[in-house]
Amino acid sequence: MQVSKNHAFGTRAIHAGQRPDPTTGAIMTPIYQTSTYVQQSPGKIIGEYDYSRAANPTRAALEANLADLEGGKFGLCFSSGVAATGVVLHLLSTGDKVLLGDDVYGGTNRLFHRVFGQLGIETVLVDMTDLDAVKAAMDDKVKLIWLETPTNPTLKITDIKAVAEIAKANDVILAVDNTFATPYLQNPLALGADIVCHSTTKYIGGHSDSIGGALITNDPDLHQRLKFIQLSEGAVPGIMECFLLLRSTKTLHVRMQRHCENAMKVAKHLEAHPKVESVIYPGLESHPQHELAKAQMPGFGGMITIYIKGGLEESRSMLEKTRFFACAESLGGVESLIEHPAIMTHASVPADQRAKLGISDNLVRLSVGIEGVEDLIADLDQALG
Ligand code: P1T
Repeated sequence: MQVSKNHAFGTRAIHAGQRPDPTTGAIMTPIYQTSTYVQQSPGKIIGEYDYSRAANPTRAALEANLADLEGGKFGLCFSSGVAATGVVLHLLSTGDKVLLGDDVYGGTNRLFHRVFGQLGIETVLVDMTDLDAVKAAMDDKVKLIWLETPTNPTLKITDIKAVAEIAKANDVILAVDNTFATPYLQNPLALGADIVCHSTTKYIGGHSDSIGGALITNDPDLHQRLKFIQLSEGAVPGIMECFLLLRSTKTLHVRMQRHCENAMKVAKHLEAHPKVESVIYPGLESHPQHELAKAQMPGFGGMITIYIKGGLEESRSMLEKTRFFACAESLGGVESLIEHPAIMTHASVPADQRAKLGISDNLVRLSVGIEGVEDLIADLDQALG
């Protein structure tokens, strides 16, 4: 079934980029588990494909599906979220500068500073919620702005449209990592971003069973440049991963609705909990950018960050005691996870920067899954003691 922009998100999630297999009628896109394709004579290919690093039909269906969900024309998939991020950084040259949101996934921070820094690409950290700071950081060398919203782990919300205007005025590429919001809650391209990045490992995959990344754009030139790097570097996903992701996107809207509902209930409960100092959740009125979050997103996602009363000992005790909330890195799966960013996901962020961002010993991050919310709340209550 052909879908268009006018169809609902859920319809596009299930059908975009996909059609029944023309030879068998199989409703699911087949797993084209092949590395290469037979040619009729040298250079005369039978269909559209010659080698699976360049392109593969299962991957092509996924790339089209994700592009559609983000309201983009072009999608590219990668072996991980950081592989996708690295491909964007390869658009730059030695001497170029990047403005990076100050609160991003620790692995993103490490890639920008420690891998691309060695190649002479300078990264300047900027609080993207402070538009004056973004403007002030701009100079002729800046070629890329990279931000997350909500951020990982302190869930700051950035006005994508406002940053996109600054980027356009300065002829700078704006890339938005939309992993936390997902295309169900936010479409950065529609707000003026040039590139959207995803760790498909998280909500898009949704079942904690695959690692992957994606880039989506509307700009044909940018797409060709990214595709050339994808082909040349080769960090493409396996075909089975692509199949799993195609299976997952079909339920993204349903899962996200439940993640949002559960997270709101958990956040409200924790806000009133005597053992909790404060709760960061964009859906709470107490969140500093709650109004912006309401304007930019129809729901607030499944991630909650809390400061518990006490320090490392109390955090450790909580993380050892939860049962449904598994102590693990990652997020966005159907099962709830709990983690300690200072020790786990953001350990590679220098300690002084962590302190500046408030990633302290009593900060705990929750990825609220889609289990029965009453069980999740009871689990947190017993763990907080
Ligand atoms: O793990 P990978 O698929 O390579 O994705 C990297 C990545 C990119 N962007 C964001 C916003 C992310 O959160 C991540 C990975 N994050 C975790 C593993 C985590 O627990 O925060």
